[in-house]
Amino acid sequence: MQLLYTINSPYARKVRIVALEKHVDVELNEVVLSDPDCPVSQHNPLGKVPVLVLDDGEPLYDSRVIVEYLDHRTPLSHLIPQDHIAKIKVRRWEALADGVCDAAVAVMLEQRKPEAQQSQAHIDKQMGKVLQGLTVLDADLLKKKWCVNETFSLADIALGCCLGYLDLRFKHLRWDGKTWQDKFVNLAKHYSVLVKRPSFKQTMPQP
Ligand SMILES: N[C@@H](CCC(=O)N[C@@H](CS)C(=O)NCC(=O)O)C(=O)O
Repeated sequence: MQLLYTINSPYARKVRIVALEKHVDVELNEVVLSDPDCPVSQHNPLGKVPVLVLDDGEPLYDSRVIVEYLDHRTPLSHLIPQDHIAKIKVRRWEALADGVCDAAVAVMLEQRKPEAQQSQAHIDKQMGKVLQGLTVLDADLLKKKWCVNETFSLADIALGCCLGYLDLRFKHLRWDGKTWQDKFVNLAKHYSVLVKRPSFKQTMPQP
């Protein structure tokens, strides 16, 4: 199976980390979305990465579907718990972390437009979602070692990919003069643990 991805997509990084943590072999195909020959739209009508193309040609998207597929490829150390309640908790963490990424991506796309076409109201609205999302993630994490049930899971992976994306694209972001690391100390501490894992090191976004 082959993963179509871009190096700095936080959603594709989540998939790559799950594949590494689960020791599932995936052929990596890095694409350039703006390239006219980019193969993504042949496999995903939404034209988005990541897409996992299975050996029989069937494409899987989006990242949430792909991580579930990969997690079930081997019975070893499930990243999505089997227990229903624990699974729902993990998936809510993922939904919020991905949602913060969605808002951050929207800001980045707006800021790439020529200045006269940018909407400050749209940027402020999306940045509000980033701030609210991080506030809730930080409060939910508190001093816990892992996001859910004292076990490393997809929740930690999704959170780490979200924080890695903020670090990549919004290094200069400040709230009342504070970086996200200063403002959200629980998240910063957790992130410093996550980035030591080989799966995170191998998939570090490229500035
Ligand atoms: N919900 C999707 C989001 C995927 C997504 O937005 N990917 C971005 C890259 S970070 C993309 O491919 N954007 C191209 C486009 O929207 O045309 C997922 O989790 O896979």
